Amino acid sequence: MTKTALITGATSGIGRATAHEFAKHGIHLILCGRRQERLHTIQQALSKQTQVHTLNFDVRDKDATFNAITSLPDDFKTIDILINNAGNAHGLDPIQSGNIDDWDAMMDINVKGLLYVSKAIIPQMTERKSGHIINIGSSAGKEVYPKGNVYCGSKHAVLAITEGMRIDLNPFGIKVTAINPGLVETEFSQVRFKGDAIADNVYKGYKALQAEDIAEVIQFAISRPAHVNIADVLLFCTAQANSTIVKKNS
Ligand code: NDP
Ligand code: 8X3
Repeated sequence: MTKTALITGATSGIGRATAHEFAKHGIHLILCGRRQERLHTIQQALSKQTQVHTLNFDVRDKDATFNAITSLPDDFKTIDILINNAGNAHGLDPIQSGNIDDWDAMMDINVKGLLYVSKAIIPQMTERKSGHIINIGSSAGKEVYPKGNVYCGSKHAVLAITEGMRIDLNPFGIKVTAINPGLVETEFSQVRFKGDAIADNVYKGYKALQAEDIAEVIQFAISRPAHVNIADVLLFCTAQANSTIVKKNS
């Protein structure tokens, strides 16, 4: 039976690549993000392969999140797969000089936004006793690196929430997966450094993971047989050993 997936943060990077990957497999798509024009462009491209609906909302806005998901047309109301991907780092500063607005953004988007979207969708999954939730964490959810403080905190929270979801949703047969990438070449660093040229150097001198690499792992996770749940994946590019060690060309 054809499945329907809702992907947050589908306008860029990992979310957009996942939309393309799922479309190849005929999965019906609900694509979410704030940039309406991009949603429209991606919808137009992928509609040749599968059915696509778009939802334009900010995951920080609780009411907008619930209204958007409640507004889904009948054909898209049943969500089999939830990809909680929307998120970013904002800033890279020592804790003593961190920007409070950046802290708010990371906790509100990466943690609370993930919770709002999940809260709006989990009841239909528990009702049907089926579903798969994939939370995009990070290697920053498994270790803390210098100046990573609040971003790492937000991703540690994502990992803890993922594990909590897996425990609480176990009686309902709902799969819960954490995918935790290291450095992925997306718009992530443009956002983190607010357009500063420093962002251009983050992926220089080595081959970082590409968004498509993560999308393929997500596709693998969602296509396992009913009795198999990929609980937790940590993936790095070959040049990366951990959050602070990256082998670059000299
Ligand atoms: P991008 O910046 O390329 O994509 C981020 C996506 O999140 C965009 O589609 C953006 O859409 C969406 N988003 C951001 N803020 C909001 C918001 N307030 N409301 C709704 N949507 C929002 O980054 P990535 O693809 O790299 O990041 C995706 C996820 O992967 C994030 O959770 C990130 O933390 C995680 N990750 C990234 C890594 C990397 O190195 N790139 C490594 C490990 C994890 P729009 O602006 O249109 O709303
Ligand atoms: C993104 C990877 O190392 O920039 O989560 O935190 S990192």
